Amino acid sequence: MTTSHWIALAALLAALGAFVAGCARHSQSDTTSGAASGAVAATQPTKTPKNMDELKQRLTKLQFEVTQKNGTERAFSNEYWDNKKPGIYVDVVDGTPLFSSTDKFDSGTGWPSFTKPLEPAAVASVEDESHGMVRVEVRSANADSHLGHVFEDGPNPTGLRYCINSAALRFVPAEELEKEGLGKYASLFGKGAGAESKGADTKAKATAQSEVAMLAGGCFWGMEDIIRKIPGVLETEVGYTGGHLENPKYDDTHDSASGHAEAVRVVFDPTKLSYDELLVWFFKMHDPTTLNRQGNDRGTQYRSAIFYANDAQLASAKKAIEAAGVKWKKAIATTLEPAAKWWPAEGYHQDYLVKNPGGYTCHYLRD
Ligand code: MHO
Repeated sequence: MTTSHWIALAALLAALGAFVAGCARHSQSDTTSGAASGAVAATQPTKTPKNMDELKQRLTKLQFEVTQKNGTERAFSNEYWDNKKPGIYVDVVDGTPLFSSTDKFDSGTGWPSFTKPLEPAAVASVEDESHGMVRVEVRSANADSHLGHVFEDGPNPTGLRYCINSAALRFVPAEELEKEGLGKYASLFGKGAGAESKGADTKAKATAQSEVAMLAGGCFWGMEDIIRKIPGVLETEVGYTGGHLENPKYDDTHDSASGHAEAVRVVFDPTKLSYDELLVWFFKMHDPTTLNRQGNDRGTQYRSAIFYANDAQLASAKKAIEAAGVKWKKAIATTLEPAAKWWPAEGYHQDYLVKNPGGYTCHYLRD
């Protein structure tokens, strides 16, 4: 979707007034009591005739109620409201890719919330006057499933909040995208043959003999310089991840405004260096106890963060943080974040300390 499309949608929302029903922003206790009766069917009919018998057989009662009868599931007791794993969400009816974990945020409503669809053409926004309110309903364009509603009180980069029922979605974890024929989305998570950060064929790609880690621990010049020398590391690249802006440049990240961390994408050979071992190095090469600061570099772009690509990396990272907590006297400030879109940094940042020996670094290996 182009900027003008977003503006048009925002204008539509503004004109209608963003009234709130299910998807309201209030506390967990408020919401659970208000929505305790389960799915509520609206009267609005679906657009196209479908084989309802087949769908009734195939879907759960709740999935049918939500997608075919414009129902709303309960807040905070649905499958994905708190799912933080990397991956994409497809239409539960026909498997069309609809949303990505990279656009998911915690809205506090108890429903999965996204700033934008993965494929703008895959979702349609429709005026909804049911329940005596005027809202903008979100439906899947292909299967015509009711998905939820869109509101204009979301965070950057769109300012929109797609409030979606889990029952309308099926989650495909990042590590299963290839297997499900959705390999073209693997690059969103820094994995797979389509990884955007790798233009040249000569560069190492994630294969059975290699694994990718994304680590942030302050200025990426010094981080990369240590990581590149670790035995078992095949390739390093510095970049930005974990923020809001598309295609961020150093200046966008340098005032913390884009939310990205300066990070290193590490391709390593897991038969020579395990992810666990890499994390031991990680906690020796930077100080993980200084919140949003490394040395004299301050701001969220310098945060200590592990961007995990899958459940195994998440489990390892949790263990590593625990172990680091024993070594470091102060509390560990390292954040655990699902691997987000990877944006390679400008060329002059790559291998900076190789090109500029004696250049600035605040990184060194502790015992
Ligand atoms: N203190 C350094 C950090 C550079 S790093 C690439 C500087 O401001 O140049 O953020």
